[in-house]
Amino acid sequence: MLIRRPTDILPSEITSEHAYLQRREWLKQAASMGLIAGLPAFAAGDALAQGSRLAGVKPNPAWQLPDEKLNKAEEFKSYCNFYEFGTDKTDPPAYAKSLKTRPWTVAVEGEVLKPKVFDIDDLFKLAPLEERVYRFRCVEAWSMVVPWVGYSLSALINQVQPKGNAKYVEFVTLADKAQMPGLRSSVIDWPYNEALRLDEAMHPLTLLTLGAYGEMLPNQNGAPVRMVIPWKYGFKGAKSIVKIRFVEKEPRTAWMKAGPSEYGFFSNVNPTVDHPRWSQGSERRLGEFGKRKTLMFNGYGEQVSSLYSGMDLKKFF
Ligand SMILES: Nc1nc2c(c(=O)[nH]1)N[C@H]1C(S)=C(S)[C@@H](COP(=O)(O)O)O[C@H]1N2
Ligand SMILES: [Mo]
Repeated sequence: MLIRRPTDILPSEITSEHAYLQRREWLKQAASMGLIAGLPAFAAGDALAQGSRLAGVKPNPAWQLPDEKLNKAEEFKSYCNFYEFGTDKTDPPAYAKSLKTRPWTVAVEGEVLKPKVFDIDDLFKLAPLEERVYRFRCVEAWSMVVPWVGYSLSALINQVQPKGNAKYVEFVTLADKAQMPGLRSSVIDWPYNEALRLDEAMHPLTLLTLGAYGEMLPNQNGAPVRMVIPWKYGFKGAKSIVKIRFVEKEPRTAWMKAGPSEYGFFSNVNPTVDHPRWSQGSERRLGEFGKRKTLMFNGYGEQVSSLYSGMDLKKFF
């Protein structure tokens, strides 16, 4: 096939804006020479637009952080946690290149009226793609500011229609030994899983994430689809998701199993609840030297604190 569909293009093939423009030129020429005749006009258009950048991404004005400086894409791509590829920050950038992100499906199942296996290409079209700049806080006390691309998970949840007894939503990452060298270690009880209460999953801030910095997600950052929940520690955002399961009981998550006294189910960013081995009162922004104070709910208290009214957040950490 001469022209691949937009999402057939691997993030590893994504190069620079310059290469993207060259490709655009080439496609224009090919089109004028009749090389891609027979394709519907929009197909060629889509391919043009998505050579390296995601097409049709609109900044969501509600979720921008004009007072914060974006981290560099290079910082985002080179300092990663993705234990399936190793436990060092530089392991995922080095080893995730081998991850095959097409074809890819996400099975949405459990306590829903309309279970469905979504093809990744359909997930790109399920709702308009938005760019949202969120603060991102890792439990290890570093942070960054990232322009993510995706849409509220609620758009997907509304399609599958949870039943009355669906109280939690669980996210499961791919666990493929052939592609993921980190699976040889038993730091995590694979597959990596995470979960949210249904109301947290339905909150508009909860982002089904397909890209960042205007491009499809780099493999090391969880391609082709991951979660981002900006008021929680970064580990709640499972990467490279293959299953989303609606369940009645609170799931035991990978990190709760790995360190029950260190990682609770909620994992809300909370400067008043220290990790047993370090303070959560401050954080280092990647690219900065000093420390900044960590904000309650990572600065999203106004939006999310009502989800936890009446709860003792020291107990439910
Ligand atoms: N499957 C999977 N998802 C994961 C992790 C992981 O090891 N495996 N690490 C988590 C942690 S601890 C963080 S801080 C973020 C890091 O995301 P980033 O590398 O894109 O910044 O991914 C989270 N999601
Ligand atoms: Mo993390």
